[in-house]
Amino acid sequence: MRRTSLRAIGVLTAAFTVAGLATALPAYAATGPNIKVTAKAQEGRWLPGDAIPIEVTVANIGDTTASQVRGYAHRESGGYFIVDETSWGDLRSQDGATYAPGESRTYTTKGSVYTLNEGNPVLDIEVSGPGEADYSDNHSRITVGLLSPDTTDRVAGVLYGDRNEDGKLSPGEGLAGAEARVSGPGPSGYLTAITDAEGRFSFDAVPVGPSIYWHFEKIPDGWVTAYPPSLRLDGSGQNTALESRAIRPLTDSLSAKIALDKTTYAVGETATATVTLTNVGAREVAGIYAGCDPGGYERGLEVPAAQWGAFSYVNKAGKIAPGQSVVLKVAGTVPARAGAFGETGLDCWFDNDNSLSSGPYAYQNAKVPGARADARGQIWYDKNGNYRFDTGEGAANTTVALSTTDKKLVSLAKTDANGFLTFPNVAVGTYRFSILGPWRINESDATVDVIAPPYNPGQWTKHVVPR
Ligand SMILES: [Ca+2]
Ligand SMILES: [Ca+2]
Ligand SMILES: [Ca+2]
Repeated sequence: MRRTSLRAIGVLTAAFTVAGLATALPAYAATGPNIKVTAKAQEGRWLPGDAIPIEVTVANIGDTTASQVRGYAHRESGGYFIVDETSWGDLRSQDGATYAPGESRTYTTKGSVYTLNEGNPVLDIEVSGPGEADYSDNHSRITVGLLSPDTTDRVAGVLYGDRNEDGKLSPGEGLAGAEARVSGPGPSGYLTAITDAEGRFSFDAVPVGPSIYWHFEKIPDGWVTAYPPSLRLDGSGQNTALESRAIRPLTDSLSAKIALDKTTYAVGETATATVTLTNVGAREVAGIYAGCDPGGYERGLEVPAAQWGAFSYVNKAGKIAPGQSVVLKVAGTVPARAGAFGETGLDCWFDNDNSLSSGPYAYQNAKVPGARADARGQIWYDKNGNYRFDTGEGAANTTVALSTTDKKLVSLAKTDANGFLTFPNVAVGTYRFSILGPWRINESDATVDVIAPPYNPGQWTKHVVPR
């Protein structure tokens, strides 16, 4: 082999002398460890977050053992590239790697980028240890080829209403007129397409990304869908036959009603609620459970889960035959918080795990009278338009009327020099207020909740503008 190549070189460069050839081979003459590295980034349709493999082949072409051999990746240009430290194997171990003369191993290191917008990362892969005979072959420059940020992909599919409940698209089930949305560029942050008569929708050019959200809005006739898993769009056209299933809402077949045994309660009293669930559909509904106080206000009756029996959120086993009603009597205590707000009640969703949260909601409120509190607040005008209260912006010496929501006057108060006012000792509840001075308040902001301590959030503030 050696002889053949020497002869070939001799033929190509006739001017070479024998002495010249001898000095052209210093690497073979040197002794010691000599690591040589070659690296290559795997080609692919890489997107931000992808674990992009880089194959790094390390060989000791020297004549003694190479030890404490370590690997590094230096970025020369392009996007920031984060190498997964653990994927370097023994090249990142505490003592480094050891290579016997002639030994060669290949590593698959992995890394990723945050964005496509900063160009292809160009990396210098360096593998070396101490005492190298020749450093010239310890580097390998590679380019990680990412998708161009301008790449787009086609997204298409069908939205269907699973009328026959077989879990798949059946003839005639396409839902027309729904709005498909795919996250994308522009001020709204999404692209839209309307489903055609067969329920089909398509987007010709959605910018690529590792996790593109899509869902439907404005679905006709109350059909409900889940939010589907996000799409990986890499320009390869993998998402042109999407199928999105819609179901009838549980409210089609289940109705709910709550009644309380009284209209007024005291804190600590036990109230009894009568909950009537009726299956108005043609099939059994099963797996039903009550999820109460979905708003998390904690003013409603405290009903222990056991009171709901099969219909508790623990059991999720409520069953109602078609045409039948189930009447549940549940007892709960009126919490202290209800007293501070002046109201309690019971409000619940009735749902099962297959309904995509489309079950009925029912509520009944009751009063918890008795508590009174000072209603203190401030009225101000943002004179300098900086969206903040500044000294001198209080609406001073202004008379304000507090009335019940059915417009019966409860109290009058006058603001001080800084716009502060107090309606003393008002029964807790929701009130309206009106300003008798030269100020006007937005109608939607003209209510105030009077809440007793310790649940009182402090004083309220109301922003006004000149009449
Ligand atoms: Ca070397
Ligand atoms: Ca079907
Ligand atoms: Ca201001």
